[in-house]
Amino acid sequence: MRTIIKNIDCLVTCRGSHIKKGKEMGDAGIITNGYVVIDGDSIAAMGEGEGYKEYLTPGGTVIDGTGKTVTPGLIDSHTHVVYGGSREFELPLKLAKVGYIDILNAGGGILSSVKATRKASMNELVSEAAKRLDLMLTHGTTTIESKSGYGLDTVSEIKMLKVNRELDKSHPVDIVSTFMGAHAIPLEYKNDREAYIRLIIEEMIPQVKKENLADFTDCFCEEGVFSIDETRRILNAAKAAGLRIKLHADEVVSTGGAELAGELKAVSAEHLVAASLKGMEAMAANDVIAVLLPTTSFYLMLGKYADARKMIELGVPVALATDCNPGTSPTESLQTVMTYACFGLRMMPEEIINAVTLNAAYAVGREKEIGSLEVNKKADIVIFNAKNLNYLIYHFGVNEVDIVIKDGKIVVRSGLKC
Ligand code: IZC
Ligand code: ZN
Repeated sequence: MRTIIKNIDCLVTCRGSHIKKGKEMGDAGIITNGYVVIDGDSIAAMGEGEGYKEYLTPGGTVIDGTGKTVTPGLIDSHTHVVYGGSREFELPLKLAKVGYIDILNAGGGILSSVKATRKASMNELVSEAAKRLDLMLTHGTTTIESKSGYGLDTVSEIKMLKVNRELDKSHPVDIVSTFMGAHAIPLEYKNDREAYIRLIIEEMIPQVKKENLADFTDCFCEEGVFSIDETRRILNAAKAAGLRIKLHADEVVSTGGAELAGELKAVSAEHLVAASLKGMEAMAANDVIAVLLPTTSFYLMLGKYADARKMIELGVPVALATDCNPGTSPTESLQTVMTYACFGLRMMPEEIINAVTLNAAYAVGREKEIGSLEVNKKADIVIFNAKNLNYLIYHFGVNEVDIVIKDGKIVVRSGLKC
């Protein structure tokens, strides 16, 4: 089966043979009046002008890209999309200025999602998360990372990771699975955190690895959650077991999480709103990807965003993600994140699109197959109702997706799942 998209006003390829950093972040490889030829599930050819004509075949599908912006399928490299319940009841607390970590330490926040997630069956979690994946897909996202971390006991953590595996099989969106047993100390270990850390290291990590349920391990390194030393122990154990590592670092307070990410040569450090200059330098020196989550800064009313401009200047590769979760960023829309990246992080449109495609592909370890429009890469493609990339970011608060192509097949048409 051949599909051709022709006469594309703005073809954003995000092509590149390595992760984008520094000035390269500002080049998204845009072709005006471009075309893309899809054969089966991958990209067979692409270019500019009338070159598509030699690929026309009887019975093939031809899509007119006039007035459209075409990009690689968006990649959401940081989500907590699998969870039970929801947390809208926290809104009055937030408005009364009760801090995020204070809500957590009072048994709310993450711990309230843990209660609901432990109670839910695997089927319930699959069907609730599938609805969110439908929203992601209709908003242009074709691959996500999904973290566990609302189980916080071995059985419930494994249940969450099996939900990831089931969704990866049954839903068009591809799922990269991350084990995050170190998301909080569960209530039953409140007075013995050491025992919980040992449970993660001695029981959970080996079981996750044995059942091959995750590619990455993550740890919430934050004042009042896991300390630098605890994070180091947990992530070193994960590394020794053969899992790649990520960390939630310096989301609210700088505890040296970015520095630790450099020291451990983590694949990525995420949030980084309070990261120190030394930490950013350590990340740059060790090629740690900064996964920035501007809708979370907005939603926590931090009055502060990560210093994306400084990171780009220092040569830290930047990715952007939704952080989709029930407490601090209840959104499935990377388009919304792109708006906040522009107005909150002051990133440029080409930097932003690279950060939700190629750099995000590196952050989830899938850069060989996805993240850019290049011959032989997977045909995961979004066609937006926007005449250029600037328009896509300038016009906000609505879904601009027209068509989504996943593995070469049209899965969203006129913004609706087929
Ligand atoms: O449920 O609050 N930051 N973890 C770390 C979260 C946000 C998710 C949550
Ligand atoms: Zn998170």
